[in-house]
Amino acid sequence: MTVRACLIGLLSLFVLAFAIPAWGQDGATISVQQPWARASILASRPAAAYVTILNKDDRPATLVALETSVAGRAEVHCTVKQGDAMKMVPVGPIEVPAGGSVRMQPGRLHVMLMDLERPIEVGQTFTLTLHFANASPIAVSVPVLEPGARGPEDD
Ligand SMILES: [Cu+2]
Repeated sequence: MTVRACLIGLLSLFVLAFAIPAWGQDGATISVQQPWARASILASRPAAAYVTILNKDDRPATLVALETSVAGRAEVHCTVKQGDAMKMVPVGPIEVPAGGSVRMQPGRLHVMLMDLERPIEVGQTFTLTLHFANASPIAVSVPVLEPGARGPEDD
């Protein structure tokens, strides 16, 4: 599976039932939902975080950078199959289509948190800021779940 296929598989259109363009409100039509992260086992190992980005605008939204105080570096990775092995490759910028969404999930698209100062522990929350081209940054509070968690509904 190529990186492109990985990304295309994650794009889905949703029904614009209540999509009223908020002209002049920069970034108001982009929302970040269901943030969560997996605890890291050691500070020397990266941790993974997941979000769903909804774009109700009639223009694509492009995620260009990520920022958090708990990691020296945060970037979007895609997990791809290479032969029999699973490999993670950095991807980005991530384009969220007009009227569409991008959903991150374990084994596919994720935010990799690298250069941790200390392990990310179950029960803690941290702030993740998403930077978009042509829209205001969005900061979300990310709860940390068990290392093997599949998502916020998993508890
Ligand atoms: Cu990764």
